[in-house]
Amino acid sequence: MAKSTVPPHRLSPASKAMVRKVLAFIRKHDNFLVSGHVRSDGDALGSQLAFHFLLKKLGKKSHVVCDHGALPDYRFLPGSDTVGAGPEDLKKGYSAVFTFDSGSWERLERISAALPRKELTVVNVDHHASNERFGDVNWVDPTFSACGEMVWELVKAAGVKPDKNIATCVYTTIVTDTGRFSFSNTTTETHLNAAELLQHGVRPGEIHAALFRQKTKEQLAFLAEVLRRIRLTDDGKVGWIVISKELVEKTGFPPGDTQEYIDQVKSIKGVRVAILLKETDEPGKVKVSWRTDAGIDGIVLASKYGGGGHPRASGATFRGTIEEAEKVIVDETVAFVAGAST
Ligand SMILES: [Mn+2]
Repeated sequence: MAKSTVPPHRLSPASKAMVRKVLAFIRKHDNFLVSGHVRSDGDALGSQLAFHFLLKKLGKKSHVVCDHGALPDYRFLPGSDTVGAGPEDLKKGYSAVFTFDSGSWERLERISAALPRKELTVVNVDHHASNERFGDVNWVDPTFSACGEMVWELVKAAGVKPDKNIATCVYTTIVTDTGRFSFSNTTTETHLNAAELLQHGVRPGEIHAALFRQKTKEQLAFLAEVLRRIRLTDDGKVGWIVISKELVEKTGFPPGDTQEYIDQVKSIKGVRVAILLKETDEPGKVKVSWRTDAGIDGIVLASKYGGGGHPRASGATFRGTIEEAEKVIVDETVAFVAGAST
């Protein structure tokens, strides 16, 4: 039989030390508030819930809270029915706050705005390269494809028996943050972790169906409208889509997760950077997202507006009208792509 060429799990010495440090921290506290970035996606919410189940196994109390609660797309996750939905739900009496998948304290939005940061001990667990290290304890490692894999490392090191709840939550973080094992952040470790999770009861078909096969006819009609509005530069290297309030009003359907739309733009042959511009309910505030080819650092594009993320998937908030945003952001991105060496 051929010798296996699959390398063992790689955890950097720095992350190994942080796993020990975070577990030691957990042992010293009893009651935790567990949060994630605004509109918690599969990675943020899956990380929060997996961590919540880990704390339970360790005999600790915890309360999971997120700016908008558990979004409908992720209510299939075990424990999602217990997620608090905002500042009004912040229970007193916890001795530490954990944040997952959030590059900055502000990205907890209404949660962080409602909390007295200076009076709290915050542990920041994240895989965004642009993380601002806002915690009292910071475990930031961009080599993880999903933040949930960091929780998985904690579970394995804590000496508890993983169960299907934890495995389902962690598997969901990986599936969503790797684009179903398709993005460039998908590594040998990603697949090894997925294989371990299957051994703990994960049923990939059930999770895929819950995540990706629940669309309504109205959602598809909205997608069709969005696809019709894709715009490209003359050379086809930059593509973008504008989701204006006018579009939302016209179609009568508020879009949920916008990841799918920007991925469609990026799927066009020759497009090196895809942009999504979304008008928010707050006047003069436009959400901008970028998806880029290797060699084009989206964090640079986003950081000009106080945003960040991953090199190939970043986001920021633009102050101005949707028309201004479209002009300024597209021009800047075109110039940036022209200056990129590869
Ligand atoms: Mn993530």
